[in-house]
Amino acid sequence: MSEIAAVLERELGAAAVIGPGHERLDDYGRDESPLPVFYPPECAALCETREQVAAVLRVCAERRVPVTPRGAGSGMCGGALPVAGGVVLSTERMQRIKEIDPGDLIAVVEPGVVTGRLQEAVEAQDLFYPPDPASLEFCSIGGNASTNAGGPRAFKYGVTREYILGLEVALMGGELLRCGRRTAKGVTGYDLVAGFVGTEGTFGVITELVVKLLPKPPAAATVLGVFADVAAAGNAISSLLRGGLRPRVLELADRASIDAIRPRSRYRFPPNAGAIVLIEVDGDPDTMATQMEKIGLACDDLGALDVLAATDAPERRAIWEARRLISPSLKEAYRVKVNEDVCVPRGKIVEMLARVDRVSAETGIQCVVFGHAGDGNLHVNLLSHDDPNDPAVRAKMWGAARQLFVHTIELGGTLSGEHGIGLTKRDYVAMEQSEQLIEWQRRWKALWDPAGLLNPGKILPARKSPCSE
Ligand code: 2HG
Ligand code: ZN
Repeated sequence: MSEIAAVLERELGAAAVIGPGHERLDDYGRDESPLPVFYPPECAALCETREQVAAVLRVCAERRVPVTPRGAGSGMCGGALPVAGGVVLSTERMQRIKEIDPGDLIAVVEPGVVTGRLQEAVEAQDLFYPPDPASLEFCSIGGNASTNAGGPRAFKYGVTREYILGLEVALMGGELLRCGRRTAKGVTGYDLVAGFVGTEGTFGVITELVVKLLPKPPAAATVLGVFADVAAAGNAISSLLRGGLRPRVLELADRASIDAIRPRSRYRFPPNAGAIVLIEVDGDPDTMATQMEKIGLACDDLGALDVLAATDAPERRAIWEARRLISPSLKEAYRVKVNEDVCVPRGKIVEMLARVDRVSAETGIQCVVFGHAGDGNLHVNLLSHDDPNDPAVRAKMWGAARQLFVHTIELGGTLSGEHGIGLTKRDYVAMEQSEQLIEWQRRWKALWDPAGLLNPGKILPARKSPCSE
């Protein structure tokens, strides 16, 4: 038994600590990162209360032990991996929905609540929590807030940050801090909520969230524009954006993505689909019908081979199940899947798709593209059947990712639109941000965690990054 595990057992009780030798401990050293990486922790603390979270942070600060917060482990950038060993602090057991208030249009929840469960709970009361990361069946709201997660509906409704009104955060040393509010508006003081959201557990550990809700849209419908290839689909998306159409979802999937899900999909995608534009509208049924008609006509004008509409719930559910299967299906089909989530200005989508083709041609690596194209946020997956443990393969894949980042930045884009930076992309941050900006972020981080013990090694490159040379 390691010393820190023994201390935590005394503080939290044996049932809350997974110590050395436990068969589940290794699970806390992995996540959904591309090119699997494994960093075993010394122990994991599965907290059930805010007091337990605070106790872990107090004990770790006193003993100078690194501590890495973790939600459901669905992150794709290594943000929850304990690269410096020490303790993994998991919030997976903090699953209470404490309040749903239809009058105030808010919910108060613990961080371990699975996003899909929160959606079901509020929808049962005719309310709506829009952020819908593809992993919504297993990711948790604390992790979503920590990474500022997006999802298809972000096109109309925005990302997680826009739905977090208030937070309670446990700080390194064990202090609990409440910030934000439960009102719809509020500008008192600095916006610390925005400061904590998206910081990947490097500033503090979220122990409670006040989330904003909306009234549930009375109806929703889905339209599939079938195109000959990804260039035609990208062009259609740009034209729909310029035409001022604002559905709630505007997504793209190329031929390889669709082919990957065909065997598992309940929805039968048309055999001639070279690419698909997935569009969803919501609102009251009359205006929705008009919107759908306009979208259908626009797709026809833009050269769609076919336009398919789905208004009934089972068919829409089948389409969305299939959409959420793209990522896991590609992961199953290839030994190597480096999934990037670059984001370019909306006017540059067509150009970016052409540049992805260039990366593929120049590197010989298959690039599959899908995702939130209406936001300029493209999931470019670099795929290979080679051995992921071969250092040459890893170097080649990251080399191609680097080229992708060069193109993204040339077009005025950003490295990550929704998955975060974590561990896997931190050495590329200097490609996008100035050393001055990075240094100010280091100072900000040091304010919350002067000893650098909370989720060390994440987001910000080490002081001398090879990319900044
Ligand atoms: C999605 O939109 C997820 O499906 C995963 O963000 C993306 O695996 C991916 O590239
Ligand atoms: Zn996504």
